[in-house]
Amino acid sequence: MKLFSSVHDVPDVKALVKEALHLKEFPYAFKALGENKTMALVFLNPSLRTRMSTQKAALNLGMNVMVLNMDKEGWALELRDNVIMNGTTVEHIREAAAVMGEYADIIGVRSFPGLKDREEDYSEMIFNKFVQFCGVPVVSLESATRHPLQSLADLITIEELKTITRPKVVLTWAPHIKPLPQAVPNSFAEWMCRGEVDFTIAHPKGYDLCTDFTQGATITHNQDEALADADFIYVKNWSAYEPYGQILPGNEDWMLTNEKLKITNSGKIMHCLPVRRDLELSSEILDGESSIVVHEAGNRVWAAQAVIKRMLEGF
Ligand code: SN0
Repeated sequence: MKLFSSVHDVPDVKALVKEALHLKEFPYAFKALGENKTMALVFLNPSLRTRMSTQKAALNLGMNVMVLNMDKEGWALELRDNVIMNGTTVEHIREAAAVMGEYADIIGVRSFPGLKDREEDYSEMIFNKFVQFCGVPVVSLESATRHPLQSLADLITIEELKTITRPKVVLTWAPHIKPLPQAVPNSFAEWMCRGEVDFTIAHPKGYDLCTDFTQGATITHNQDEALADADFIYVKNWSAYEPYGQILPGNEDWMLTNEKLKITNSGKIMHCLPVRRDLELSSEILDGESSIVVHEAGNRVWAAQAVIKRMLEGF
């Protein structure tokens, strides 16, 4: 594997999930694979889980790891071609990415969308430029439109904890005060559509995701209908795709409470984190029996380790 940016880079999703669960059982079985190999993790935006879990995954495989918080510690990057750099940007992505490729055998990149220009965000301009100019395999650590390591960890978690062969999985929109990217829900949707699950998306009117990611999903504006008999409930806010990056007024009643969960099949609650308590998700749920958010975050290590292992095997 030379690129991990979406589910489409994985020919055998089921095998990758199985491999991740095997690595969870035997974390150090492939310690020799990454010997004398270096992973660089480059962040253009904040991170807790992605940074720590991917670093741990690479260390488990025997790699050296370098982390660069580009947004805080790096030079301001110029992304556009054919501009005279007489403003605030100091270094062009063409040199920056190419130099990183000199130092690292695998690069992970995080870059959020601007949420202003939909065409630019959905063209994955920043992520694709890193891929183009660094010359080594690249793992997405969340890009403008997808968060594949999160979605792989989510599928691993569902596979691990499910009690029936084909569970009902629901992605439900949650309120927020800030416009958030569609990356996590887009990605979750396209991975669930490739998994062995019945998949429903519930959101208020006006929050339709781009249909490229939701083929095969049942979509409803009725949260109760979606929650009925659900085995896994994935809670996430996202801003509108059209009008792009906007928050629409109302919909505060979409926050999940224990009362709403009564109609589920003892549904387990998932969230990619960070989560804003009592705005996106109630404390009573986060502190209760049904929440598996911390377990889910723990599985980020095995998702990253399975992907990095596949890349190392390609050298
Ligand atoms: C990001 C998102 O894509 O929704 C990262 C999730 C892994 N979340 C946020 O930016 C939350 C910001 C906030 O202020 O709550």
